[in-house]
Amino acid sequence: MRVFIAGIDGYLGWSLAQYLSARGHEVAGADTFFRRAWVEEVGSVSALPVYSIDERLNAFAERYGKPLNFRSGSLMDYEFLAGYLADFQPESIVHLGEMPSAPYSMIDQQHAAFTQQNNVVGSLNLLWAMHETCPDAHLVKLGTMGEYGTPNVDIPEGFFEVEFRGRKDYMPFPRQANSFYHLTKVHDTNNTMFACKTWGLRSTDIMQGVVFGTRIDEMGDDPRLCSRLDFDQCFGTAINRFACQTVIGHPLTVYGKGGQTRGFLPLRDSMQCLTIAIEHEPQAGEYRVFNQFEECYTVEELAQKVQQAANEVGIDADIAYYDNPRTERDTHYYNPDRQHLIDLGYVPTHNVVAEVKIMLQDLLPHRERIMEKRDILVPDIRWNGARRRSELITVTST
Ligand code: USQ
Repeated sequence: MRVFIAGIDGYLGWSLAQYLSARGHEVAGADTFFRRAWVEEVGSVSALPVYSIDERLNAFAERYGKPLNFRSGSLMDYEFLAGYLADFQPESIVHLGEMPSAPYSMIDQQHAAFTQQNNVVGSLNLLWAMHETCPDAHLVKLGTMGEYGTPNVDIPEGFFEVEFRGRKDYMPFPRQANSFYHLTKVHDTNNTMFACKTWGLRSTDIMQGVVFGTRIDEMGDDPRLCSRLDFDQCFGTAINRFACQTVIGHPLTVYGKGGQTRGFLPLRDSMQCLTIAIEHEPQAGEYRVFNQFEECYTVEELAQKVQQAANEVGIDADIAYYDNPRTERDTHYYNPDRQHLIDLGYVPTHNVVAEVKIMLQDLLPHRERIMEKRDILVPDIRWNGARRRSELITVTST
């Protein structure tokens, strides 16, 4: 199948290009290298070195036996986007080309406005470009579990049956996102649903949980094919940060009481799920939602699992509780469904500790890179727009 990846140089995109190519799909993709610039802007680096795009493309051609069809450009440049899709004529489009960080979107007015414009207008451009150049293609759109927020009831996959004043309907489940970034995904959801209904496009909206992991097997040992792995307060997600903190002996930074519950999944499961969605396309005009995560944990449970993995490879890890820089509930009900992908064959890897042990082995050779940036590990971006470093409340040792 011909698959186009928007955001092919990123954490998920670079991995997916390889996962799909290894399965015989023909992959093309675009990127404007924003992720590299954002991480630099927040004063950090990827823990695993990221090679230049030319070095990546050379390694890709050597490993997979054919060059990757790549063009440098942005979804905000409509002529570029529509021209590329018209040339490549994808059967599937995976949209990973958005600014993915909640804290980055909360820095100040400019970062909030940039995030909303880049994500919402970029996605709108993609819908228009599909409508005008490849209306039969299937859009696999990366949403987020964070669209739903943390309601005090179970979370279905996108839609639920409602009875109100004696009448019933099947309606979108309420979205209660908790950052200007997460809200962009809600706006995308509405635009995508509307485009399917109005133009007959087909789309799978992926409500993905928090992803972690340093590798997929397809990458082998060539460092040029390796994934990036961020650990700063904006682009490092919880487990990735905890793993990097572990290898330099920094206590694991749990925000608040650590009772925040989220769905998590390893990078390799994210690849498996996205591929299942690509290979099982919906009908023309159909808009469907998959909740995509392996298992739900509290942040504190995750820190304990990372601590256990660390102990098993001979490293001590303390857990530190900091005052929460985010405005979010840290004790709440959380019970989302995730049946659609299971029904299509998703087999969860289901072992956080084993995956974290692989991460620690991958990260240990690069501990100096992380050590150089240890001053940025404690967060200071607050949800009220102020900058104040979180205070340490308490520490628990191994
Ligand atoms: N957290 C800590 N300590 C840390 C980092 C995070 O306690 O050092 C807590 C946060 O307060 C939050 C939870 O861990 O309650 C998850 O935070 P995160 O930074 O790992 O993830 P989040 O901001 O929710 O965003 C990430 C990705 C985003 C994706 C989302 C899926 O950056 O692109 O949409 O995960 S979800 O969380 O399901 O909405």
